[in-house]
Amino acid sequence: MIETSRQLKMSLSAFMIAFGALLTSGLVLGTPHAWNQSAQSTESTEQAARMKWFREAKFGLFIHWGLYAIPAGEWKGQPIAGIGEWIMNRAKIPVKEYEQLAAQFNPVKFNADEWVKLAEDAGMKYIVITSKHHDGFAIYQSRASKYNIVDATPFKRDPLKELAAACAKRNLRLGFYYSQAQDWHESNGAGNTWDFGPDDQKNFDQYLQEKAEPQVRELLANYGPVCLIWFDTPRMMTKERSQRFIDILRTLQPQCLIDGRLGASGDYRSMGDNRIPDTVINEDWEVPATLNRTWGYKKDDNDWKSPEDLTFKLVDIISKGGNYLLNVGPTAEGIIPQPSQDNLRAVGRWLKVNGEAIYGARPTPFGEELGQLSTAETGKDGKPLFKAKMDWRCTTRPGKLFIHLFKWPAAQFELPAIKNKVKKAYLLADPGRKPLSVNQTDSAISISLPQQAPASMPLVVSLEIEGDTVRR
Ligand code: JFZ
Repeated sequence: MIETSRQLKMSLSAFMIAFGALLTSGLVLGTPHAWNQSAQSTESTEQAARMKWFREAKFGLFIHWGLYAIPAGEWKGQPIAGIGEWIMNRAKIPVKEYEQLAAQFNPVKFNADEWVKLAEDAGMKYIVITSKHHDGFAIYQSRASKYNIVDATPFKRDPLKELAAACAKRNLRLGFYYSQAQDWHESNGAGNTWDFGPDDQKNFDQYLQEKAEPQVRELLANYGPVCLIWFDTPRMMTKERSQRFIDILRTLQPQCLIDGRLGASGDYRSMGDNRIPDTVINEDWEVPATLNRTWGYKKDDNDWKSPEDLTFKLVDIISKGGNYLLNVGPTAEGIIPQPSQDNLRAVGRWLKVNGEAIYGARPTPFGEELGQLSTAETGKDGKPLFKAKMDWRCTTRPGKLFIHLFKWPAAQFELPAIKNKVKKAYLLADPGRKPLSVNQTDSAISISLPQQAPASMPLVVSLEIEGDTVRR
């Protein structure tokens, strides 16, 4: 259980104390710290500066919102299988029919500040929203194409303008998903073979030059600082074509990051959707992930991941060196589904107490806690299966180790040996920071814990150690 009312009260006071301590130690402001040694040494100072916020932020909100929220997974009375935002493709809906959805799109309940407040409550530090998905419809005012929310709908407002203002007010960063290659609305865009025939017979560069490139310029010119552009599904994206986007970004907003799905290497790696790697990856990376199964809203998808599961995934990802970009799919009215809100806020309550172990935190120096390759079982690819362990995870900061306990170890917790001397141990959830007794030998560190499992898991043990990096 993540939340009980007792936990909530404890969370608040612990948060205030923890936050005060963070501020005075300078951690919240993010004093530069060693990145992974190998990458750091070859990384330019320019690249390090660009990546700085991303390495601190760790947790972001993904928003998939567009015309597909209207059918919400159903076309002409038939449920359409697959992810909601793919409905035009899955049901092979002709452009002439699909584009009529625009006349119905009137999300009068959209409130940018409520969305940004949700991200803030969840403990997220950045927001990435679909400015244009594969269906080709822009949810912002575009001069490059009339197929946009201001010119083609009764709503007429520009949600990205409103979100940019709300993010600025609440100090969150804003980035834009942009489907650079697939555009099912355009005869020369990739992907729509049912209206326009095979992709290899299209004038793809004409589409890029007349729509995608101008629209990316608009996004970078009209909405203030953009923290990243999240390109996707790089069909037909040669190095030359990708380079044109890189040039646009580096000219208009040199600090703006490029994700891993442009078609040329970006500023960080994007993992497969919902795919958390088995072990530590010493690079900048991010996992895009869903709260249920779909990205765009689908009325019959109620397969919600629990707050406990989400918290485990968050900690798991941070302990392996990545960022977690977690998605919501608002309805056609502009409402984020209530279970999404509830589950995200539950994670946020845990983060208020334990955020020091997440924001800007570095991956585990251990690794044995993550699991190991099976000696007996193989996966579909014939390779040995990785058997994950889920009892504990570790994240670090200079001079600190954080042990996230997912399984209560009954009185004693044994940590693999490190050479640094452990100076002090306490629970992040304990506002009094009562020292836990620690017995450190050459072969292990054992930490005494209360007999009784706590009401909220994972509990985080903070260890203050001598020296900035963990030596094993
Ligand atoms: C893409 C989109 O097609 C989808 O609609 C959604 O926006 C998602 C975030 O991204 O889908 C992908 C792209 C890449 C992988 C999986 C799904 N991948 O690399 O595993």
